[in-house]
Amino acid sequence: MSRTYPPVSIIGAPTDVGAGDRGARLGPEALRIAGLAEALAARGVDVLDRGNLEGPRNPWQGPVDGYRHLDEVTEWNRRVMEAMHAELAAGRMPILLGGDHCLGLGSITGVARHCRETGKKLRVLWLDAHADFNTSQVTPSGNIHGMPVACLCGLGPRQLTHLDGDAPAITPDVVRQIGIRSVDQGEKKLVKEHGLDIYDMRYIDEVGMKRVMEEALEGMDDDTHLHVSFDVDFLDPSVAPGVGTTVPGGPNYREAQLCMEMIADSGRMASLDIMELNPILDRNNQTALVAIDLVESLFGKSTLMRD
Ligand code: 6HN
Ligand code: MN
Ligand code: MN
Ligand code: MN
Repeated sequence: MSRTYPPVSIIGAPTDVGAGDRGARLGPEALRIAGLAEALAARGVDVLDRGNLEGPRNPWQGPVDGYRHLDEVTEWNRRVMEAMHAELAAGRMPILLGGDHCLGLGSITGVARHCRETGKKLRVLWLDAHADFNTSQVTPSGNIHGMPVACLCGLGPRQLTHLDGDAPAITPDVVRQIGIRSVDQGEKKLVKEHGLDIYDMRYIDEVGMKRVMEEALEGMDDDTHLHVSFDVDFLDPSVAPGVGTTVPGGPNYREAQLCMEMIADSGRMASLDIMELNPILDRNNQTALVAIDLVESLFGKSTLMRD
């Protein structure tokens, strides 16, 4: 079945305030130069590049009370939240180009607001090597890109957990994490306590990506808004070296393609983040090219044989 897509808006968020390495601030440009908008347009998608958001510079300081750059992270996330929400309110599909993954907080908070306003059910697929469920008490680094899922679920400093008013954006039951293979000691306890649905690499090895995706996508219907938060370190470093926090043993090229193809087949994806790409650590922009290849699959490129 061939599918038409809503108009897409690309939003760049060029910052690495939440990361432990600098360079993710260049992610949006690397994805543009590798041809993201052109690749989507070639698939018949109506694409607008909104350019980059602006925000505070990266002060490159150490942690204070367990957080690095808390105020800068908060400000960037506020702007991302508003930008994501504005595109959805205008009937468009936002694609956020990170930037480090702390911005998943603002992105999903903006999406959650849209879902509240429209009565949609939210499902979040978090594709990542990491659970990003740290708090200031257990973080090994103070880097807030290791904390956005916890903040979304209400664990963290109030300025992040209540970015959009009176309550945290989501509850853990809307999240499905896929590709996980690096969870810190204290973080492990937290993800268990909060009942996060984690499809880790061990489980992917055992049952295969097909079954994992069937389970992760189960239970959605016409009223479900599917948000995909794609941390590029989800991929095995042999496929995607251009990220700050590579972890060996991730999905290979075909497993990642199948993951994206099955998301495309669900027909529910309504917003997307592409995060943590760090061109400083890349070779010849190859990681950006792989990311775009996978995004094309999210937009149905590989379903040709099933049309
Ligand atoms: N990311 N768990 C580590 C930390 O410092 O909290 C790494 C986090 C990486 C976060 O890749 O989005
Ligand atoms: Mn992440
Ligand atoms: Mn990660
Ligand atoms: Mn389950």
